[in-house]
Amino acid sequence: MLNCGIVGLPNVGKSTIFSSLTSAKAEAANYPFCTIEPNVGIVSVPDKRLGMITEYIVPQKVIPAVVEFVDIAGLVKGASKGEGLGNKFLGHIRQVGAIIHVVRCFDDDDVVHVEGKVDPISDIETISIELALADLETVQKRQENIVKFLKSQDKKISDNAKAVKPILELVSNALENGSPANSVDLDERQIELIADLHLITMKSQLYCCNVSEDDIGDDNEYVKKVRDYAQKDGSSVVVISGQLESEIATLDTEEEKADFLEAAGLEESGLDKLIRKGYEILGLKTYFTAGEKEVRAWTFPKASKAPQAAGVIHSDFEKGFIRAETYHCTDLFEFKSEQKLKENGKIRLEGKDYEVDDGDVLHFRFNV
Ligand SMILES: Nc1nc2c(ncn2[C@@H]2O[C@H](COP(=O)(O)OP(=O)(O)O)[C@@H](O)[C@H]2O)c(=O)[nH]1
Ligand SMILES: [Mg+2]
Repeated sequence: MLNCGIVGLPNVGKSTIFSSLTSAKAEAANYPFCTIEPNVGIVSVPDKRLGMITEYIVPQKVIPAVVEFVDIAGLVKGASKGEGLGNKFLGHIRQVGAIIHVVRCFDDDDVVHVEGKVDPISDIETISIELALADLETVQKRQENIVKFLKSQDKKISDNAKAVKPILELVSNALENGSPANSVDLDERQIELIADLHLITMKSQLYCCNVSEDDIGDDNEYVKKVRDYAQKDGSSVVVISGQLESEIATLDTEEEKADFLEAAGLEESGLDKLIRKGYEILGLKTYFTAGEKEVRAWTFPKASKAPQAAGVIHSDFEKGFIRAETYHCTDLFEFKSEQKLKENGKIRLEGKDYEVDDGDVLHFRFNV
């Protein structure tokens, strides 16, 4: 399963946010949730469309899409040189699909800041430099190995090495300057050629500003700085209050949570925003299956063709794919029943080349 790794300096609120994320969802009976390891949690993706579909197709069960979060502790200055438990944690970050970078944007004299003062940009740069240095080491190791591969008798190996060599040079130049690997202008084929390096700075990233309860409505000075910074490096920003979210997480029912949010003047919890953004930067999209038994959201990688998307449900669906009966959920919201959709010619028959759209409702036809 694709996942988001939560990184940041110590004491910025990573674990607070992580445990609110996971406990909040454990309460809701319909949401599948499980904990594999203490620092790994599977969280359901909030999606209003799922509830709207069930107004017109009433199922016995509703199953949302899920996404996994990993609380990665222990990044400090010098992590790439093995400070703290640096190398071990960098290993964990290599395994995740995308990175949520928690940045401390709250003042609190009771919570020690590792650098002595709250300075989100300096914090971001500390972490970014460690990640770039870790990647640089990975790239340099490959550059050393490639000297051998270039001389290989096996033409496949030597050809591959020849193609990879200039890409490594471009990437290592960027990393040496402290720039992330994804700042290098590479085409898809080039990215594919170095994908096995699992470079951390190649992954999508979003900044999660952890602010105090009082600052949740209007950006404080720290958040403004992070937004400026993120604009330059093309990352998204989510503002959240770890403290507030952990209070919400202790409430038992969805109603209590809704009341709490309303009283705080919020439309949705910061966590819901964070989950949706995390899902988005992983490059994931959602389609639905809808019937009397269940209405369910399925996660697929963007730009998937119909058989590949069907394979998310079962590999037989992909192998034996014949076609998909398809409509978009917004058509259902307009016409209010599948019968009406049919009468109005809104149900399409799509074949193997159909690129599935976010929000499609699909019925697959297949044989095995
Ligand atoms: N004032 C304030 N304290 C917070 C907030 N979020 C977390 N903390 C506190 O900061 C300390 C470190 O939080 P923790 O989640 O363990 O940080 P981590 O080291 O990044 O995992 C704890 O004492 C939290 O209660 C917040 O939004 N505001
Ligand atoms: Mg922690």
